[in-house]
Parts: sequence; C-alpha cells; structure tokens
Amino acid sequence: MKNRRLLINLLLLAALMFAQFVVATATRARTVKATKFTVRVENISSAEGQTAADGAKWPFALSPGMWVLHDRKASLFIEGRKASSGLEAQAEDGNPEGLIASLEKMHHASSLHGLFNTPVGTMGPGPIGPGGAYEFSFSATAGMKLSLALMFGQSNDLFYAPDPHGIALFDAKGLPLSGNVTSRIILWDAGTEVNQELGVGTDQAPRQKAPNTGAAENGVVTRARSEVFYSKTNELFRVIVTPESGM
Ligand SMILES: [Ca+2]
Repeated sequence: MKNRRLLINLLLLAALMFAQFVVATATRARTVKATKFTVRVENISSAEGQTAADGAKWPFALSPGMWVLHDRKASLFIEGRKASSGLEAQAEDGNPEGLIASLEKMHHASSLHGLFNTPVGTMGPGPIGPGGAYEFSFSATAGMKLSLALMFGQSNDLFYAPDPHGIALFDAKGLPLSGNVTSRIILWDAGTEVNQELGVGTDQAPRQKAPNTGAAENGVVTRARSEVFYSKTNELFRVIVTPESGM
C-alpha cells in the first residue's frame, strides 16, 4: 500500500515535470521566433535629372550602403560628434566597408549586419540612378531595430540614415513592420568635407580625382537642414520593408 502511493506520487511528479518542460520549451520557441524581412531601396527620382544653378542637369544617385540590426542605439555615428573614418568613407566615397569592419571589430553578430552594393538586375557593384534599386534581406526577432546608411551620390559628404534610434521592426505586440519607411530616413552631413553645390562639385564622388579628395571640413555629424534636398527625400527614393508572411 505504502509502495503503491509512493509510485503514484512519483508518476505524478514525473508528469508535472514533463508538463513544465513542455511549457518552457513552447515559451522559448515563441520568444526566439525570427521573421525574415526584405528591404528595397528604390531610386524614384526623375529620369530627367535634377537642375543645377547654371541649368546643367544631373542624375540623383545613391551609393552602395550597409544595414545593421541593433537594440538600443545604432553605433554608426553620434549626432554632434566627429564622424568615424568608416562613416567618412561611406559619406564621401560611397564605401560601406569601414562601417562593416568596425561592427566586426565589436564582434557584432555577422547575421545582424551586411552591405548592399549590387543594384537589382545587375552583375556587379555600383550606384543606383533613377529607376535603380538595392535589395537586402535578414532575419530579426522581437525588439530589434534597423539602421542603414548610404551616400547621397553627388555630394561631398552627405549620407542618408535614420535617427540613431533606428526603425523598430516590431510593434509593442510583436507584429512585424511592413510598408514604406522613407519618412524615417534623414539626410545628414558627415562634417568631413566642405560642401560644394550638389550634383556638380568637382570633389564629389563621380568627379573627384581619387577617393577622399576635397577640402577638409573638420566638423561634426549634423542634419543637412541647409540643403534644399533635406526635405525632398520622398521625391527621390523610397525604402520599403516587407516581412515574409507565414513565418
Ligand atoms: Ca560637409
């Protein structure tokens, strides 16, 4: 009789432990569920181009860039501080490799950052002019935010990026972000090279003699509010975030 009760108690205990294990496993599976996102950066500026002060036409273009997922603030730059050499290369020469290298130096997980340099439908790296697009994909979990950086191609050191707080990829209920996030993208001046007229300056990436050419500005990263293009982002390109359904 005593042994039987002990056996029943042991069986009940085992059942209870198994139930707890199932609940714990299910909870864990739910919290680490990843959603795959695709981001498309599309140059929608006029094929007729932009007009310089002397009437010359020039095409609006975006350079290759990089993306990073983070939780608090992104580490790409701090508003009001001097730009890193990685950000300088991104903003002056459209080269995202230095920013990627600094993330790797910080042991930032390689699945949580990357560069995009090959326009959709082409075989190799290059900028995107009117009608061109970049696309990149990643998997993210609840709480992650997206930041990206790319250069205003025909500038001395202007780049596009969201506020360092980034773009939250999930809402408070854990539902994935979907749609047009262009309004979150800001035009910044890296403060590393003196600005010339956009589209025509001789030290700007398409025309400079070599990378990192131009008068040093010795400034800090600021919002490029003095540029007429500061408020034109929505007419120049769009950034669309699409979560994969059913994941
Ligand atoms: Ca500048």
